[in-house]
Amino acid sequence: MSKELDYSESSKEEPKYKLYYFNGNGRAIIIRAILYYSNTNFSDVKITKEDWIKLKQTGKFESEDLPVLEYNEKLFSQMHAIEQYLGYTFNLHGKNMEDEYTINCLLDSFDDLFTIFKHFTWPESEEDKEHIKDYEKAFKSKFAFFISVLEKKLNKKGKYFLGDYFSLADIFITVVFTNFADKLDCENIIKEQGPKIAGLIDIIKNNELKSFFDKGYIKDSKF
Ligand SMILES: N[C@@H](CCC(=O)N[C@@H](CS)C(=O)NCC(=O)O)C(=O)O
Repeated sequence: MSKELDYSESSKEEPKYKLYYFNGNGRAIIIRAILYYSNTNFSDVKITKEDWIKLKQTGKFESEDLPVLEYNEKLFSQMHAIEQYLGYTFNLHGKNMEDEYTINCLLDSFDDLFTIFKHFTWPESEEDKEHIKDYEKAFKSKFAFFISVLEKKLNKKGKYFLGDYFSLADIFITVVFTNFADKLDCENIIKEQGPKIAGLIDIIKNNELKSFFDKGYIKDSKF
């Protein structure tokens, strides 16, 4: 592999996990947050667009897309599958079938929001370019509705979304909502539609996910 494509670690201690993604939050945000939360030794490999084109041709990444997690010489693709895999590894999964269902619902809803988000962040077709403002409006309205629904579901019995234990649900809500709100400068939507959700996010940002927000969250990410 040529020098400019060598993303291997220079430190002597081999990291346990390697996360491959671009220099953005996007589809890697939850995975990064889990790895920071777990305090595990991992390498956060940020690939440039130009290198990705070349790396794709090497055949290393069978799925031909990112994020990819490398662990024990195996490569794992598909963000939600990776999130669940790490969720089980670090005890962040649901404690019963219903909680597990709630977590899966949240993780799947990322795609619903991200699909609209992409239309105005990277407008590809002429139609997208003409309707940037409409897509942004549609996104904000879906975002607001989604938060209002979750506000009603917030478990009243405990500190966290599912009650008395911290889980992937809390990680999802905290990092995904913060990122979308930052990108669109619409933190007010969270506060207005979900005051309790906003309070939960605030607590988690300053506690369980403090190291992620200090070191792993990419503030100037475009996505
Ligand atoms: N279903 C996949 C989608 C992954 C995906 O679309 N990744 C994009 C970046 S957000 C990508 O790798 N694009 C570059 C490419 O397809 O060559 C997942 O959820 O992980």
